[in-house]
Amino acid sequence: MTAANLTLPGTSYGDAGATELFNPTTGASFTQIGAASAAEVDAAIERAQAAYLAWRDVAPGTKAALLRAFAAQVTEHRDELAALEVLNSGHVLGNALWEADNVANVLNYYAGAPERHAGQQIPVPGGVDITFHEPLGVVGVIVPWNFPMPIAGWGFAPALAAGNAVVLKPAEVTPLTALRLAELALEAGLPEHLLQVVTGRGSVVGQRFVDHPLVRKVCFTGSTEVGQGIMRGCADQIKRLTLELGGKSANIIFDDVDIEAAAAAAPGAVFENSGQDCCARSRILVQQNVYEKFLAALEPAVTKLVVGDPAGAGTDLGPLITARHRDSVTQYIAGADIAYSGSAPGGDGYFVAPSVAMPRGVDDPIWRDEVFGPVVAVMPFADEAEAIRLANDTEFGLSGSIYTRDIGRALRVARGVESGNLSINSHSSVRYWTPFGGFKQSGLGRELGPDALNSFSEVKNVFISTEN
Ligand code: TAP
Repeated sequence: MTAANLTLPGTSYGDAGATELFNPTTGASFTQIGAASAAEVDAAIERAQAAYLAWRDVAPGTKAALLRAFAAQVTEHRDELAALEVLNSGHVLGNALWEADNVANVLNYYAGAPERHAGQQIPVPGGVDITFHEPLGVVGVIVPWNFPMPIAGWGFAPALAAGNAVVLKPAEVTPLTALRLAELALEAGLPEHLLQVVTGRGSVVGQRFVDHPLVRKVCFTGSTEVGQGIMRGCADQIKRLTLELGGKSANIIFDDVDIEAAAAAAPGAVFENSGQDCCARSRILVQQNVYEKFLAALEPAVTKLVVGDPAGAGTDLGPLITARHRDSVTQYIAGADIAYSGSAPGGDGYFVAPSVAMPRGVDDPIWRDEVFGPVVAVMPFADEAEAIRLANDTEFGLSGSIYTRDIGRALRVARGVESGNLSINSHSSVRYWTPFGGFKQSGLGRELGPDALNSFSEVKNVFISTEN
């Protein structure tokens, strides 16, 4: 399926104007999407509350069957969803297909929950004590532009499985797949208004999720700065909150590994999605005695990357999301000492060549800031203690990798690095059946895995007297 034969999903919102969407591959505007006003957001939240009251009482087996039907619809439309993401976000086609499949997988995983999210029976004198997992009500999910499909699914699938209704705000620039997913939910038979996508500005739509008392939880992924504001806003109502924020993760490479193999794997850990990934290992720490060897082996692995049309076979990296974001990334690169770069097409698309930077010290912005683009900074370290100290010298703590053949050292370093998701001798970070989230200013709470359901429900304790 190509952009030419795609039917674009629309929205009924528009009292606050419209947002023009640009194809990041060409820089050309291709459609407009309506922006909701605060009154339209409030009306959606009220419809969601009514849907929640009905959904709460739907039999667990029926809820499970509907979530599985939704997953099946997503799978059936994976090519269409992926084509929308290539058009709207510039994602490489293979990645976009994985992202659509991830939504289906997450839905199927949490479709197992309604019949299994059991409480406890706790021994007490004089009666019986039991606990229930009660849904929260309406959950507001706020999604960034970097992974529009997976991050939406990580919020709505467990929220719906736990018995809640969802209002979802996609990033203003990448609403298309979220809108299509909401249509597919309806086609699968999910009740009307149970999953609503509300398009528009963060300062209007997202802010109403924070302020409206019927929204009982906000699930936010995005920048640390906006996350801080949302946390402050939620405090007024002690509103439940999950935050997935930025990262500046380290890839730590010790001298006892196959250096060529570690260098060949490193670009995939940072340049995936053109570096627009909160888990990107954008700092590489290499043991001093293999530092030069690593840098030499990294160069061909970076320069061979193909940057170009995301729909094309053999493309490794697509464009960045907007002209503004491209300009921010290129400014960082211009201000850094660059060892070597790959190549990127010219023209009007938002392409940036992948680059390897030599930080001038630990205060160099290229070492410290989340650039969110295809650039990685490499620094040497002397020993295990210094590697841990440098890895932890950041306000973030989301992800990271440790390469060593020494199992004791691997575990010591993994325990020492302040980060929520670490891989040893690999770069994997996110599996939908394991917990995902950040330490320090990378976030609050955990998504995915078996425990996510608990963050979309409250525990209620009930004592039944047997004495009366
Ligand atoms: P944000 O501005 O944080 O946007 C994320 C989401 O929050 C979007 O849906 C946005 O809506 C919404 N939002 C903005 N202001 C809001 C407010 N006052 N109340 C409620 N919601 C609000 O991130 P961004 O502009 O997409 O990216 C900026 C930087 O954040 C990136 O360069 C990167 O460093 C970081 N980032 C991190 C992640 C992850 S996964 N951790 C993802 C994306 C970006 P609008 O789209 O309408 O603004």
